[in-house]
Parts: sequence; structure tokens; C-alpha cells
Amino acid sequence: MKKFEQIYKREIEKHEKLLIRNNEKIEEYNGIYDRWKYPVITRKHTPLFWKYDLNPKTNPYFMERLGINATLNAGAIELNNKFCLVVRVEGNDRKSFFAVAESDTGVDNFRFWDYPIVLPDTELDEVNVYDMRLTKHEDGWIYGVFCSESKDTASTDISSAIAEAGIVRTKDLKNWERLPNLKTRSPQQRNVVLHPEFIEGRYGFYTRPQDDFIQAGSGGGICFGLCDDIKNPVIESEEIVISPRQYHTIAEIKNGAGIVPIKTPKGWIHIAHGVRNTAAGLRYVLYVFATDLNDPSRLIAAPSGLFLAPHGEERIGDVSNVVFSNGAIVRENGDVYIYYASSDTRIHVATTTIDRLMDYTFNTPQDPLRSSDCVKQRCELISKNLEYLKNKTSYK
Ligand code: M1P
Repeated sequence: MKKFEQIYKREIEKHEKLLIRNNEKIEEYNGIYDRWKYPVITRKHTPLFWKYDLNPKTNPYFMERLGINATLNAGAIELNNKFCLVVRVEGNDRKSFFAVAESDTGVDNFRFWDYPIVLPDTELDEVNVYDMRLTKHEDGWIYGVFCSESKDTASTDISSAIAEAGIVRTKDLKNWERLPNLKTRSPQQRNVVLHPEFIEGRYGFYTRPQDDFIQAGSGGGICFGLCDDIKNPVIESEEIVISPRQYHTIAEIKNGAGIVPIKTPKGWIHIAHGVRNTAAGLRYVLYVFATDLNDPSRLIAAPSGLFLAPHGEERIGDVSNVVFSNGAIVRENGDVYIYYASSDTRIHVATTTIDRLMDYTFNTPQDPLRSSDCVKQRCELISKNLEYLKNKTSYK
């Protein structure tokens, strides 16, 4: 009994120390955003009482009974002046669920609420849920759109699955109403994001049609489609490709919408993920594009290449060489907090401002798509700079 108490005290102290640890910006500089030294949420941030049976009579060895494997891909929203993340928490059993973690700073001290989110269990074939995007819609609801995965019973392959977009809505992240899954012409959908404003009275969705559970197949990239009734969510017409997959780019194999687009005076800024294949497997990076303020399906800026890639320890985890983002928070003062998971294992933050994001989005040159043109593009920058450095007296 005494031993049990000692272990409990030791583990609770370790946990608390982790939760109150202050984060710090790292020195690496690119002018676009700051990265932070520590992940903001790891599996070790989950409360002890989610994992252990804390009764020495039924758990004499103080053993984890329901372990947590990973915390990743979080939707994000500011609510009651708190930074709230709806985290994908994956148990040792590989099933994911959602849980809210909140912080006052947005860069550290995230704490999970006592209970995970209990979604209404209305989709009886659903086996797994993950990657919720939170949209504060102008209709007054906060929507959560996530991947609803079920077994493909038509296939004899045990791992064959079907991905759909599940939809829930809430006002407080506590009480959730489940709506039917989104229907589109595509056999499967993942990485679906709800646009925050009405478009001519209709709901707009960013989608990612895919032929199969993993492969985008004939799916041309990130698309956009409209639906009339959110309680009967159907996109009847063919979705329009707005950010295409392209040969020899960071989004050759597939891409997917990430955060809810950020409204700026110059257009909607999107942070998405792009995937390419390598000898070491798929590599996921984040990239940025912008769409027209009045027509969010019209691409107006496509800065070249990747915005954020996995660095150092971020490259290692359950699914290595991956960064993935489905949540960002924009504060009234223009500060932007981009939450991204690394290697499907833990969550980090990168911080920037709306001004910087706009500068990046609208002043980074486009990918010319051929090495020969890329080197010309770089030589132009070099010669402009060398000329400037020759003539300048000093930086003021
Ligand atoms: O493992 C990397 C990511 O793979 C999927 O994304 P996509 O559908 O674009 O391939 C998702 O399952 C995501 O959760 C995961 O992080």
C-alpha cells in the first residue's frame, strides 16, 4: 500500500512538472514563423486517471490498464479566452477518440479536461474517428468535421476500409450533436473542412476525393463543393479542384486541406498537407495557398514548395517523416498559432502573425515546376541581392 502511494506520488509529480513546464522559442530563423522547443502535447500529458486503475486493491502493481499511444492531429479554437485543442488521442488499442486540452498561453501548460468527448454513437458501422477540424461558422455553431472510418465489408482484404466525413456541432465543446456523414460523388473522403462563412446561403466544404482508403487515385487534389442543408449534407455536383496534385512537387502523391482557412484582407489563407513518395516511404509536409475572398474555390496564390517540414526529432514516430496540421488559432491582435503533429505521435506549435502569413503567401514566388526554371528564379534573387549589397551603405 505504501509502495503504491509512493509510485502514485512520484508519477503525479512527474506529470505536473511536465504540465507546468514553460516552452521557449528555438533560435532557428526563417522570418516566416517561430518553432518551439517542446511539443505542446504528448501522450504523457494525458491524465494518470485515464490510464491507471488507482485502487491498490484492484491494481496492486500500479499498472497501466488502458495505455495511451499517441496524441496528434488536433482541431483548434479559441473559446472563453482559452486556447482549446480537440486532440486525436490514440489508445494502445489503435482506436482514436477526441479530447479537449486547454491552455492560457497557447504554447505550453495544456491540460486535458477530465473526460474525453463522447460523440453520439449514431453511425453503427463506424470503427474509428480522427482528425477533427473545428469551424466557428457564421450560423452560430461550432462544427467538428472528422474522418469516420468503417470496415469495407465488400472486400475480402481484412485491412480494407472506407473513410467518410463525419459531422458534429456544439456551442461549448461539451455537448455535441451528431449530423449525418457528408455525401459526395467520391467513394471515399478524408481531410474535409467546413468553410466558416455561407456562400450564397450555402455551406462550403473543402474535400479530398479519393478512390481508395489510402490512395487518392483519380482524385485530383483538394476540392471544393457546396451543400444546401447541413442537416442533410450532400454535395450533389462534382467538386472543383482548387489545389491540384502535380508531378514532381511536394504534393505529387496526395494532398489534403488542413486548418480552417484564415480570412485576411487579401484572401483566404489555407495551410494544407502535401505528400510525396520516397524510398523511405511517404513524406508529409505543410504548404500554403490562398483563395479569393468572394469565391473561396478560386486559387489566387500558391507559394512555392513546403511551408513547414519535419525537423530533428519530429521526423521520428509511429508514422515517421510526417507533419500534419488541422488546427490554427488566430487572435484578435493578429497572432497566429499553428498546431501541427509530427510523425503521428505528438503535437507542436509554430507561431506567426497574419501580416507575416500574408507576406509569405502573396510574395513567395510560385514553383516554376522545372529545375532549369528554378535555378533561373534563384539566380535572379542572387543577382538582385548582390547588386543591392554593393550599393547599400548600411541597414537602418
Ligand atoms: O499518417 C499520416 C496521415 O495520414 C492520413 O492523411 P492522408 O489522408 O492525407 O493520407 C491521415 O490518416 C492522418 O491522420 C495521418 O496523420
